[in-house]
Amino acid sequence: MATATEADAMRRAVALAARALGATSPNPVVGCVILDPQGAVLGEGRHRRAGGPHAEVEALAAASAAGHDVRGGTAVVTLEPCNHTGRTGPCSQALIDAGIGRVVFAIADPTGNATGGAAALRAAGVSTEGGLLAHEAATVNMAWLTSVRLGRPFVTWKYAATLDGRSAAADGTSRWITSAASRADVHRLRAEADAVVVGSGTLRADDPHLAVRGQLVEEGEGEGEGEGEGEGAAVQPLRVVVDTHASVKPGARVLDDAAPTLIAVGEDADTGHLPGVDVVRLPRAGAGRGGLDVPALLAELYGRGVRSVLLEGGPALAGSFLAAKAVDRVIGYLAPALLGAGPAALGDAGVGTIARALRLEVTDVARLGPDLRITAFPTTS
Ligand code: AOF
Ligand code: ZN
Repeated sequence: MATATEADAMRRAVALAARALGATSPNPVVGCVILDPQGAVLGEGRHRRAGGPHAEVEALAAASAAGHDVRGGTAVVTLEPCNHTGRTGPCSQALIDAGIGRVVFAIADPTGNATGGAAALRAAGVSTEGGLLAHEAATVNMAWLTSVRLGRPFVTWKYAATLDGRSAAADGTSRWITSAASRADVHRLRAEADAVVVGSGTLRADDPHLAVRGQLVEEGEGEGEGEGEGEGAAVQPLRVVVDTHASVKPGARVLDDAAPTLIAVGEDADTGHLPGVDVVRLPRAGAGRGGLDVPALLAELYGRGVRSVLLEGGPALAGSFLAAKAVDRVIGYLAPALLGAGPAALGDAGVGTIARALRLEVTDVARLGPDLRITAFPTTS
């Protein structure tokens, strides 16, 4: 049985992992805390970016840099230590070599190539226990775990609307439906995503910039530990515009150099006015729908290392994603305002009758300034 001290260390490890959200794809976020036999913290680490040291190795290095002897200590880690030589060596062996006596992890490694760490540790005589705070660790790694299971990026559809579900007024104006608190929260979602996706209608209506402003990932915990200065500043999500007819104008804000941008167009689109822009040609959606094929878009993004997508609109594109069963989480920001006319937050999602409504389970309701934020997960498959 894991001790209360180990549970506290696991909570800390999950918090460390969360700080790297948006920075590690295609790899998971992982946190690790090393304890001495009395439960004192000897070192902490997290995986900061793909290709960099794994959390366990960083925690061992931190302990050693602080002059601590970790022999006989316990490693508390959010993911089963890896057992493979990939971009770095196997963490199972690093822990054995360091003389760690016990390893407590939250969730088993679901990948075919890195799995087996727990068995290797046990075979070397290390006491090993899995499952501690598994729900918390799976939640922080929801995007990565989903992408491993489905072989496509995890997709969050985010929208802002009035209480009567409208995302713009009848004259098309839509700026500042929700409060500054909600907009700041959206920036956090963007920072945690690998790609932000919008349709060409949203681009025409709003000319959005889609880059992350203000606090970036890896900052903002205010611990005053002086580490990580400037870290995360380079982690901007890929901005993706779904633009079947290549209607984006060369001066659009989304094409500036604040973050990388990909324009997804139809196979026959004329892109002569977009020299130097990263353009991908995709097949059209089937089944009489307009726009591009959503699975093809997600496959393209997955191939570029994207494991989490924030779908920001507009209504037609969201409808296409939902019709393709390609939305894994819905986050709605609802402003206490009524419009009574104007476009709905969601367009045609292929639902013709109430029996086919896309049902969701609400997992969180929060108040952000005057607004409500509702987080929900699709339950119909
Ligand atoms: C990480 N960070 O802290 C741990 C991981 O590409 P590689 O060689 O770095 O290996 C990535 C795999 O290693 C990853 O998919 C996961 O299964 C395992 N553990 N990965 O990126 C870490 N502990
Ligand atoms: Zn590892």
